[in-house]
Amino acid sequence: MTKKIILDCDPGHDDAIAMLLAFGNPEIELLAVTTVVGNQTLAKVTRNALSVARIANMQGIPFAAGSPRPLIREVEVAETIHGESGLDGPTLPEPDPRLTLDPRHAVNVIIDTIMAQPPKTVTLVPTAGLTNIALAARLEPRIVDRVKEVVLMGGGYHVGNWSAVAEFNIKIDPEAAHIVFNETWPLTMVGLDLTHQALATPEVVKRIKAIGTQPAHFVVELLDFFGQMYKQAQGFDAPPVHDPCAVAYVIDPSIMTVQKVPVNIELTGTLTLGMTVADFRAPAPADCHTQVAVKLDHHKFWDLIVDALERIGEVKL
Ligand code: PIR
Ligand code: CA
Repeated sequence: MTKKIILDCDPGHDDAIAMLLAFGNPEIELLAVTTVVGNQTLAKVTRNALSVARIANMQGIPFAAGSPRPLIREVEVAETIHGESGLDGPTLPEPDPRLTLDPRHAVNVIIDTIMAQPPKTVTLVPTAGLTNIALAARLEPRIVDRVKEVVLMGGGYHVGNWSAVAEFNIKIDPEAAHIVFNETWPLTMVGLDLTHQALATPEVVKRIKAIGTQPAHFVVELLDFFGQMYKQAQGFDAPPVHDPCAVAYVIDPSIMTVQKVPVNIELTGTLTLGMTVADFRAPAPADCHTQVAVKLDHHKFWDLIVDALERIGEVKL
């Protein structure tokens, strides 16, 4: 049985790789790609999503643009990491002319897609701020019981990247995150604790280069730029490739160890706004619906990325 997912993203270097993994992996059925303000403005990340679609020839998948701003806070983009375009580094092709944006708002695409599929078959995979997902849960509360689960990239129980304790996707729209983490759907938080293990080391980049296709070359260029920014801005020797980790967990949960713990979002802390507060005291309450990703099988993870790129094969522009 293939796994049906909706990818809600803000491409974004690692979002772009998450798109390619979801599209190239045979176990995943990508039902829709939706975008939300985050790494860059909504217009920029939406354009980037369509450019990535062209690079991999992602025909037949609906793309829809969502919220241009967080619920309450001002727009805050990650230009220092993803650059002015949101996807700086590679030369981006013009968006696929055969692929047009769905006229519906992303929130409606998310709702319609979930309601059109059998109960408990669709997994939501948010890899950006949670604005669209929170709005969808409020607009059509029945999706909460109807989805299979939510597997998101965001947060971190032991470290932050947008403050000492808060991660970007949660920090830019903490109220939306609060809504999403407090709905009763099963939720897996693939946070920085996990994604900082998904490093694109020189050996990894070499493997991807060896594939020799244009989509693989595009990923190498993404990783080169992302690596430079991560070195400058955060002192990393190799960049952590966050968003594909959430997709990888859907493909093969054995790729990580997880722990069931209650998680909530700090909304009033002066130093801790947007922190994902995880309660590791045992035993976890019986009604706990959240779990956090703890440890990644690095080798299996990069095997999945390489495999997806090999399956996508050569795509000439
Ligand atoms: C934001 C991101 C990545 C790095 C920094 N420093 C800031 C984006 C990625 O696209 C990912 O979804 C998440 N937000 C990681 O914080
Ligand atoms: Ca992202």
